[in-house]
Amino acid sequence: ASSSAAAGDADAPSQPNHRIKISIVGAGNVGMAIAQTILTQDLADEIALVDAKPEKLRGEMLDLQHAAAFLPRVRIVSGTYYAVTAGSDLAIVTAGARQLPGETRLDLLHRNVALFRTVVPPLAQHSPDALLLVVSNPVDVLTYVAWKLSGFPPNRLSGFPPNRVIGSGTNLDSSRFRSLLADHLEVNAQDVQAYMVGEHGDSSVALWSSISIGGVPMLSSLRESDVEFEQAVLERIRKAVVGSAYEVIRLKGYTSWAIGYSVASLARSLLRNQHRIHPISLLASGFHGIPDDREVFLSLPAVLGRSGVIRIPSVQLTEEEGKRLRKSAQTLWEIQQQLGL
Ligand code: 6V0
Repeated sequence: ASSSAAAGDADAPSQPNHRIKISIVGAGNVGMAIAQTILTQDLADEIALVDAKPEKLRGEMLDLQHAAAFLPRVRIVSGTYYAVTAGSDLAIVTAGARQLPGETRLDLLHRNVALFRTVVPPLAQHSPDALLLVVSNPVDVLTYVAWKLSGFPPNRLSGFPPNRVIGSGTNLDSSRFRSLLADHLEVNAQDVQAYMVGEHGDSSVALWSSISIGGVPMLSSLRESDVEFEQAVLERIRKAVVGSAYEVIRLKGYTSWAIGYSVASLARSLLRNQHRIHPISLLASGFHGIPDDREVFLSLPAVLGRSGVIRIPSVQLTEEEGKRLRKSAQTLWEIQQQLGL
């Protein structure tokens, strides 16, 4: 059952003169790249920044405010407390602990869950109608964590409706995938429809079977052309997508610009009610054979608008692709059982 609609088809009413407010928690490399992309693309009337380090936060806020003469008129506020985020339309979480030498990924995850316990409930409380967009890694598990913690006060049973909680997921991986395919086929990336789905990172799944170039399914058109077509070439492209973040981190220490543009594109589709399709991390239970009672967030292509995930269109997966997706779902679910949520 891969074509049923997600909850919340109705678009949120847009009030005349409504001022769009976006909050960003975590004024680090990624949070500030998102803030500056959102600013230059004129997507918000107000941006609120939150970070645990007050001096760095104030420095970043002032630096952005000093650019006012060159930018659309946007109110920029900041604070270490969540009252500054009140009334947000979109709340983006990029706060994250860094991996310590010798620390396992699971230990890091436990630290990030502890961090999210201090971030998500007050964020949700001050903006109960917001869309929540998680960027911090591991993004799929942390999107689940954010959803679970979005009930407030902390002991309230239900959190935000799942259509309002998403992770940036494979939106970025997919754009890299499209551009590498475009290079290989010598066409413009805008004419390449291609998705990476599943877990963000090493185990993401490339949907070879549904790639199309200018509306023509890729695999069949490649067989008829003289472009090099071998499994090894396709695998090399997938590996290049997965390895691209590692390469940037090795060279400059972190990634920021591409994730900034990727998140800004999500913000635009959501807040401007664009109904564009993006592969993002969403509650994937019931799709592609993932059991209904396994609450896991994974990336699937979804129609995004003012109310969040509006619809999850049906995509055809091969047997192998479906198997890999279910394996990721199982792994994520097992990890989540150890989080005590
Ligand atoms: P960074 O530069 O260390 O920034 C993190 C920021 O979070 C710092 O300014 C901290 O002070 C702040 N912070 C820490 N704890 C808190 C807290 N309790 N409340 C408020 N702020 C806090 O990291 P960077 O910006 O490089 O990365 C942020 C996160 O994004 C990490 O988890 C990355 O792994 C993740 N990324 C996710 C990507 C994706 O595709 N999903 C891509 C790139 C990075």
